[in-house]
Amino acid sequence: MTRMLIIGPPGSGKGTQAERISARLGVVPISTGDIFRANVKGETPLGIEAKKYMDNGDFVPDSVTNKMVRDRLSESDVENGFLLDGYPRTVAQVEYLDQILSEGDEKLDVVLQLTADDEELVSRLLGRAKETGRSDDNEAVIRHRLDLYHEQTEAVVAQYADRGILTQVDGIGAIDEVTDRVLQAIEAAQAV
Ligand code: B4P
Repeated sequence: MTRMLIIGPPGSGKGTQAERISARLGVVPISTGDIFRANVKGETPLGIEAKKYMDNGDFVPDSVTNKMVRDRLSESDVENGFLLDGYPRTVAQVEYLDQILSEGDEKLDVVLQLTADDEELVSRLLGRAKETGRSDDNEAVIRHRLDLYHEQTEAVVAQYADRGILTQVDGIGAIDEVTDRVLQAIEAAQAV
């Protein structure tokens, strides 16, 4: 049973690595960004609401995001563990997640932070823009998402560091190399 988070700035490889880690460890990946994008595509009420924020690179309000995560974590497939990708991103979301987990007498085992410098991140995301045309991958919006990460999500990272469950992994290098580092870091964190 593993309950994990993967945190990192936009473009650090969270989604890329989350897919690989969950396949290897048999835990369910839950990406709030992917859930929002699926809802935007399906033009659901949640998607219509989320799109207003995502296109500008802003966070979707906690009131919307928290409820969505609560609903997802109440599904039966997460009983053997999960890997949350992109949540929590604010201190209020950390508190909300603590509450959900404590109701089930559960706790997080590992929080993985992927690190990379801002210029590398901008160049990766501009590369992705050419391939996928994601509406939030243009330079002004990318830089705004990075600013929000520094302003709000670094405080989330600091909280988990204080709790002693944070493991940092260098996100620079070939994707396979980063996967090897991540898997080693999880193994080391679980051996403690
Ligand atoms: P996300 O989907 O989480 O978007 P992201 O931060 O850009 O990360 P993503 O997972 O897509 O990119 P990755 O690093 O894997 O969120 C999108 C939006 O949804 C947010 O801006 C917000 O509006 C909303 N949202 C989501 N969660 C929320 C929350 N909790 N609260 C409020 N709002 C929320 O990789 C990016 C690129 O890098 C890829 O093209 C990949 O191929 C490349 N890459 C990966 N690893 C690489 C490597 N080692 N070398 C070179 N390239 C690499």
